[in-house]
Amino acid sequence: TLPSLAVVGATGAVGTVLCELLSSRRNVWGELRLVASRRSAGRRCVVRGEELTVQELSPGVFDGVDVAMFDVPDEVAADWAPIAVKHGAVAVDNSTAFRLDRDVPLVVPEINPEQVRNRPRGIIASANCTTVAMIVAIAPLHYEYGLRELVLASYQSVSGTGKAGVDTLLDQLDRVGGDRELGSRSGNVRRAVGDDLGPFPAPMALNVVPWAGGLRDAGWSSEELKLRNETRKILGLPDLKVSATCVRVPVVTGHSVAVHAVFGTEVDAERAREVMRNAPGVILVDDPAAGEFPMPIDAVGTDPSWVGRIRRSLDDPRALDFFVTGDNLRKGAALNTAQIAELLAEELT
Ligand code: 2RA
Repeated sequence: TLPSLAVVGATGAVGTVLCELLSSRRNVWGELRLVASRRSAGRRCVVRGEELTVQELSPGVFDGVDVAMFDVPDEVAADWAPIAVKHGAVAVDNSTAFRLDRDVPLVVPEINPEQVRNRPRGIIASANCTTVAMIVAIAPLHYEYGLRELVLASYQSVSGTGKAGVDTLLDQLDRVGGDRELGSRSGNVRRAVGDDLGPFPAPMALNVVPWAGGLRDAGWSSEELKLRNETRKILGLPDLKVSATCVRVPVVTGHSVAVHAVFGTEVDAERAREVMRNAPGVILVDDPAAGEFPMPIDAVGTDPSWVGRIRRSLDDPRALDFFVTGDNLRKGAALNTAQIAELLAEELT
């Protein structure tokens, strides 16, 4: 019989995409259980053509479950993934709770699928959406040239903060729509948007906000530290130099990263394009003369990281600059956890 799967957080922004993926990917699962908080329990969702009732999160929902995927806030995952394990499931967690735990592998299947078997706690972590978009492109370049340093600037969409972020941006766009004066005076957009900023520290409409996540030591944001620490762990480069500036932009879905990557040997832009053409999970979109760039409006709803604007640095023959965009809810979250779970399904079948 095929292994059974529980999806915890099935009604959230990522969970919704996960349910779509389960309906469209090769079916490797037997029984499927959708699980959510009390607020969403009782809702009905169609997955694989089957109508399922969402069950409330409780220890009993894990009885007889082989794999439990978690797309829930950090504190919920921290409490409940170990409970799922106690009930006999392997937990695949998309939160930050376990990513840096030494006894929890941090997996991006295009890069380190073998790590799935190395899970002393019975938990496997899926990487942060911004890290995933960037790392599927940087890993093959690292194998080619030997990565030494990354300088990153992200352009992150509002759906990274969940459905509340999307509603906030769309409501704000309604408020500012049509006013041609708004952008030209300090304070105008703030006044038009009003006090309800949703999950953001500043208006998102007609703006960019150089902030994502929580405040950490010395002025760094949690999102910037995730990019650094997760990249180091996934690539197995504990001393890699990484400096990131994470920025929220008025895009609904699709996180982008401008990458300056310094390598141990001289690079060649045409060779780097060739490496990207052959890289799993990457699509090369790099023809500025034809107006073809990687952009979130095109990448949304697709699986790969879109890579383009590949250039060799003018001042350092060992450095490449490029731009990458990926669907943060899909490969950045739901798809990566689904791929990890599918590796487990293969092992358990
Ligand atoms: C964001 N990285 O985009 C987050 C979501 N996990 O805010």
